[in-house]
Amino acid sequence: MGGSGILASQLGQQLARRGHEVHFVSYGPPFRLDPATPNVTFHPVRINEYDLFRYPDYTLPLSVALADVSREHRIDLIHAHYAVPHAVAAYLARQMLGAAAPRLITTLHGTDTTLMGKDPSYRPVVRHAIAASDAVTAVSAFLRDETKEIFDIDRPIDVVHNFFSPVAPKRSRAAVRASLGIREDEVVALHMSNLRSGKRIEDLLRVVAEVKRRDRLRLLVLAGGDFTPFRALVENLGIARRVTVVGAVPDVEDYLHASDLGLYTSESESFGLSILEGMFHGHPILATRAGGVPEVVVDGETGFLFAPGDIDGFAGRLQEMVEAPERFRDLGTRARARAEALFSAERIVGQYLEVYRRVLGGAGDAGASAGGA
Ligand code: GMT
Repeated sequence: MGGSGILASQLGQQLARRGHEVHFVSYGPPFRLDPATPNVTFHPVRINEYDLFRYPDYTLPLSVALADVSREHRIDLIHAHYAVPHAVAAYLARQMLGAAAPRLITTLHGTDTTLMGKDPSYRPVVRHAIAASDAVTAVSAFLRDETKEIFDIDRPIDVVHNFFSPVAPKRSRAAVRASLGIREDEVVALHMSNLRSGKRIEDLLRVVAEVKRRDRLRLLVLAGGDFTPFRALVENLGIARRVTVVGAVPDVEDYLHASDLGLYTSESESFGLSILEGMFHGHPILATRAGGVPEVVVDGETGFLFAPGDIDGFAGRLQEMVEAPERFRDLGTRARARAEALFSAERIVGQYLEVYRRVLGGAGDAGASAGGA
């Protein structure tokens, strides 16, 4: 349900539409993958919970599934999203396949570097998977630079930003707002995430509570995680009627279309795919200046950026937007134009295809030194 799964599903579907044969190998069908897409096949990984293992293992059955699918369908390349466990499993699959093994491209989405890269029990294996890939891509320049520094590697890493391909909403803006009990004069701030601690949901709620005219504000949360732990804070802040939480929905367009701006208080974010989804719908964005977000949102042009934890900064701008939403329409228009110019499927899928062709046409980047070990 996270951005990486959405990105991988979109990429696979876009490639399939261009005539490539795409096989998804995973423990479950990706959330936003349309299984009826021609040229797309989903292969589930069977996980056994043998009682001789204290913990269930996913990496080894995944490596066997990757080897089987590669052999049976004569796969040219494996595109692993995340080094751990996917690129590591692909590495094992390649060892099993020998000379017939497909090429390996690894896309880093964030936590491989920002979390695992700092954990001594993971760092060496992530570093190895990065070094053993024929090409490595990162979803922002920020993540590329962090990866090189944290793993002390100097191999090339291509920056291929996230993309989004908007589809038309199924329901009208008015119908969605009415179904959520949102009045016409309310400004709707949308937040879509898995609610992990790094998203700083407490900050999000405090920002809403700080807005003076919050009677005209609604925070709409599309929750890809459990919102229950935040209910007490919502009550304590007295904002229960200002916050509407909807569980994970595949038809995000309906909710994007019904909202007016994006609100993101993350501590760290390598890109922020949900921010981009909002931009495609003409939303001005209020977000933290975290990680790769400034590559997506231009401060003062397509939204406003704040330091993580700057509740007053966020609330001040939100207050202005609630009082006079028309003054911020230009920001949303520029946000959409930027999204279409830089982060369209046409542009970004083309960049991935270039990496694929480079790797299939030659030896890839694997010869590049991984510095040190
Ligand atoms: O942010 C999360 O917790 C989810 C995570 C994921 O695996 O989907 O998101 C990461 O990958 C997305 C797609 O590339 C990026 O847009 C997110 O910024 C990135 N999250 C972090 O870096 C924390």
